[in-house]
Amino acid sequence: MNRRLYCILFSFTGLMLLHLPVLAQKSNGNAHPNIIIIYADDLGYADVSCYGGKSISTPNIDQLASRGLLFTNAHATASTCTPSRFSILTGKYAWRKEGTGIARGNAHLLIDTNRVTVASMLQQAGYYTGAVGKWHLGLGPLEGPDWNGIIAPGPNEIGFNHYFLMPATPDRVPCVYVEDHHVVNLDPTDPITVDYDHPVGNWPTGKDHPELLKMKSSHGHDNTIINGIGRIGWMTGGKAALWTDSTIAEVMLGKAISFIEDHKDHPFFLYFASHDIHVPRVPGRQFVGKSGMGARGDEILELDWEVGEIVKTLKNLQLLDNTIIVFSSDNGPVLDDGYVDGAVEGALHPKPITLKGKTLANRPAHLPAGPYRGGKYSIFDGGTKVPFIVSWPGTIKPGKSNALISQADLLSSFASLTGVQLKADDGPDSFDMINVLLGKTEKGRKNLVEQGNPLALVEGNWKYIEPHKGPKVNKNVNIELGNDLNPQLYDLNKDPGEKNNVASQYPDKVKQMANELEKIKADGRSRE
Ligand code: NG6
Ligand code: CA
Repeated sequence: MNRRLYCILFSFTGLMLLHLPVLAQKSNGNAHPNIIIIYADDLGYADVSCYGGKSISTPNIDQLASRGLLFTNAHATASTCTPSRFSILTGKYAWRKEGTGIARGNAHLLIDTNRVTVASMLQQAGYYTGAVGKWHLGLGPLEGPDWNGIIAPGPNEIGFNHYFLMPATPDRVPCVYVEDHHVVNLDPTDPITVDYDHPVGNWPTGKDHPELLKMKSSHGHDNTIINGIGRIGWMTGGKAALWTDSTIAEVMLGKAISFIEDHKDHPFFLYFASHDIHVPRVPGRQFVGKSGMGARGDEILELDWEVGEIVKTLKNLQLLDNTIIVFSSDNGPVLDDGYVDGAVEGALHPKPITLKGKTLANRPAHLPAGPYRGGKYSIFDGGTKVPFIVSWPGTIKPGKSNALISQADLLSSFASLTGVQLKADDGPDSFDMINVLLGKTEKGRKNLVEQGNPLALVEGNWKYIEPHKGPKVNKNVNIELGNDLNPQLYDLNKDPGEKNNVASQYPDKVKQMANELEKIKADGRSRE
């Protein structure tokens, strides 16, 4: 191509790109507010005060709810992290894709680069997109990430313009941050090696040197010791890049705030996945001991602070009325998830605390899943029924919604809001619930599938759990998993705590729901 023509074309395209957000804002009646998803980790239904937690006070999350819509029947798609995160970004049930269970810290990128995500769809609508916090969806090619080189494919290849993340979880190596294809602060003379099958290097492990641990493990977590904490997986090298556990929230929040400030003049999408309140729970200094419920309660306060700071930033930039905030959690609660951190004792017997000058003593035991049975890992509702708050001041009328909704619905709903046309195969389990999210109707989904070990179908007041082999209880974490060789049927209206299995009384209902679940599996999609 002639050089001049190339230059003209290039500048024209550049100008178009520069103006994309502005054009998008003006397009035919669609709205392009900023969108922030604040995704907590392992936060249960009643772990916040606006959802009935009586022994915890989360004023910032409560305020978000009082300014927006509090959903009482919203679900993560699974009761563990990786599958729920897969679904919230892709609008596809994770059980449709093999290998999307709890991922190792060196797993390859689990979302195909040709799959539409909330981020890539919003890019198409002219948004600048960012991911900050906990990833846990794998990085790199099939053989796994090259920690010492360019880490790709990853979030940049599935729709995020920018990211700053921990690769997996706080308890999995490598304990380093990754930003746009690179480990942050990596000293090339001290390369990182990570392995999940065999020990590597000579750093001490929790198994061989329990005396070096400043936080003991209660189960697992006995591989390489990093910062005095035994982790899952072995690593060596990358010393200068290691994170400090007590400042993860501060670092991540700082990145989230910079992202908002840097992109305040364009529509932006921020996926802010806090590592709170996942184990190991090492809250920032200002929160230690403040909840009277041990490190788990203290991290809930830290999470609440993060929410408050994000809202404060938006307010200061006068963006609050032009920003949708979705606050939710990736799965239900767990107390002892592998470390001796006082969570069980703290929930059972909350210590007196002083709040606004008043001493609160004799606080009731904290029930993190509220009235629901089970928790993290479980197919009972405690596993997937989570807080879900949507705020957009001035547009969403504050209140409560009892609509049945899934986190997988965000893709279709935001596509509908911003005027992006999804193709038939995009977000195969994502329903357009934009009018539900905006509080215009309470007519939610007809049904949804929950994922624990077995799958369950929720439809109206009925919940059917398919027969599944496996232990009834995960004894390590003391949570009922809901495995049963017989079908289970619960009437959620009469029995929200799923105590009475009425399958034998309603064989036709069981049959109909089992068939329906099989059809949803076989069809490869559930969205019409
Ligand atoms: C489990 C870990 C648990 C947690 C979980 C993933 C052990 C004994 N337990 O295997 O501590 O890391 O995986 O949590 O290793 S999730 O929220 O990311 O799904
Ligand atoms: Ca989780």
